[in-house]
Amino acid sequence: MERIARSLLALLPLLCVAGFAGAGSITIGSSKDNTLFEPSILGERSNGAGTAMFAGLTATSGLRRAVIAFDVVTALPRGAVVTSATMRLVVTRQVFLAPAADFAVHRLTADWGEAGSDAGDPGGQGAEPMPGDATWSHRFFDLEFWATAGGDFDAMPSDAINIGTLGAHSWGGAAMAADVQAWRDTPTTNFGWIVRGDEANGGLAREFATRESLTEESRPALEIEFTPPCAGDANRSGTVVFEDILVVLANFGANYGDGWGPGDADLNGVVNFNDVLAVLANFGAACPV
Ligand SMILES: [Ca+2]
Ligand SMILES: [Ca+2]
Repeated sequence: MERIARSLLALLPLLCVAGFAGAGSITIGSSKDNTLFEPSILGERSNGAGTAMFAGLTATSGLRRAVIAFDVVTALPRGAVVTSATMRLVVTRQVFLAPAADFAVHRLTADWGEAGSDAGDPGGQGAEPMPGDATWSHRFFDLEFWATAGGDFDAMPSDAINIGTLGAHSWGGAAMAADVQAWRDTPTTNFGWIVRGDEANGGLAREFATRESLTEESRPALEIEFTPPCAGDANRSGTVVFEDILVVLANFGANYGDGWGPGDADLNGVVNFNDVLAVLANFGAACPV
């Protein structure tokens, strides 16, 4: 195999796979956001099209959890290596002199909807759900349910921060970057995050601006820093070496759809003989990861 590889190296000048140069950074708005309202005498509630979302335990109206997702597939090139992800939300309302409270974000493990329900301003009680809205019980009202009422998500938070003031607050760190990486590489798993406040002490809930906020600079934002994809690096190790050919062969026939996976050296979503050629065309290249 190595001898074949070396002889194919002679073809190098004929092969050229386009790559990206330099590190990248992009900031995107949320693609959907909504609130799960713990059911009350009003029944199931939602606020898909409202200008606010809520998280935490209210003084008298039960629990709220905000859900939010970002279209990272459109924002990032296939094969990009995510080095940092920071989500910024703006707190627009809290109880007067409310103590600071922790707000955690967890990776959601099931899809959910944002439809036309709109509770107006302030909207803290939610509105009647419209077909397709997420509620406390439904992923999509009124036919599809969460496995666990209140949302299906990883028990381990990806990040948690303490919030005491109105204005912008940001979550980040390695686990959030890993979430975004996984969503870019396997787009079918991108259901976003759920925001949970202090769920034991009432009156610490916060209101956050949604993507429907009339104040554009208050809308949710996700800043992603990434290393652009590097053609030939079939195992994303940082260098294009003989081992990359073995990785192509080990994953021969794989189809990653819109995503990326090991062996896809030419970054087109499938692993076939062209990926061997891509390794050879970029043999010896250093790819920052
Ligand atoms: Ca929304
Ligand atoms: Ca390929």
